[in-house]
Amino acid sequence: MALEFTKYQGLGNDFILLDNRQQTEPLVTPEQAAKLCDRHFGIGADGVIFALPGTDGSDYTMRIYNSDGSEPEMCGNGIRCMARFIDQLEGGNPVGKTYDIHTLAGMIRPQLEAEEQVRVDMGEPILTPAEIPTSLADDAGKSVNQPLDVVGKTWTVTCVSMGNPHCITFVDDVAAIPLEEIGADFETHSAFPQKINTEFIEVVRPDYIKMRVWERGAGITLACGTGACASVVAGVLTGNCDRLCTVELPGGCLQIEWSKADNHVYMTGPAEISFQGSTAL
Ligand code: ZDP
Repeated sequence: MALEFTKYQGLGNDFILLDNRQQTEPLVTPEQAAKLCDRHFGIGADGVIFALPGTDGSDYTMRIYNSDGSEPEMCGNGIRCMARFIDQLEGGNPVGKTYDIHTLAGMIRPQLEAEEQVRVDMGEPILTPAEIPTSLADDAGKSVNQPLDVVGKTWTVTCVSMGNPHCITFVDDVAAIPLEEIGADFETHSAFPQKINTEFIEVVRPDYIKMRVWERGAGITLACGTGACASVVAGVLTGNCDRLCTVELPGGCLQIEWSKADNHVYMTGPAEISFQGSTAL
């Protein structure tokens, strides 16, 4: 079977987008998705995203498989790519157009902006340890500035879910973190029953932070949208960041705002098409 696909990337976090509007089940299996994501034996991507029909009154449903075939609840860079992809499928919409997209993390609302930017209402962060989920909690039931032993070292971490789970560590020099050596040990630590996405943050200024990420199911990537949102929330909770903050990732910058007014996190960043093609399944 020939499979038509479109490649998009947001800050170098790259995805295979599939027009899945004709059926409610994903067009490919997790195993096929992992093969498509392989950079030597397939198309190459950090994940496969399915643009499915809407659910519960939403315009569309988004599902995503990571490059190892696992299924996360949400994907921040991916939903910006999905908004641009839908715009392309619908034949082009004006700046300001919003979509209600159902995800496993609830309703997420991207809005088309000028110059290939997309602003996304990412909803409210989840801070309850049992719901993140993590066993790391203090007596007050908060998962803020908690000690975590990984690879023979005690780190001070803060955990936040944006629908998917994140563990954030503030460090002096993010470039000095040996991410390829320690990332998997965070990901599979017993404190995280659903595994974890891991972000290391260097605070340049309260309104500008640098981030490196090890993603659950994908390893080191150039950017992680949900991770940038979770990191600013963690930064506010620990007194490291302003509510309006630029996050510099290896692939570029995202603007994040944790709104005091409605408790929602808003993420603004680019999403661009790279190429289209078809492949045999
Ligand atoms: O939670 C997970 O398993 C992540 N690997 C999902 C992908 C997150 C993503 N990088 C993002 O931008 O939020 C796509």
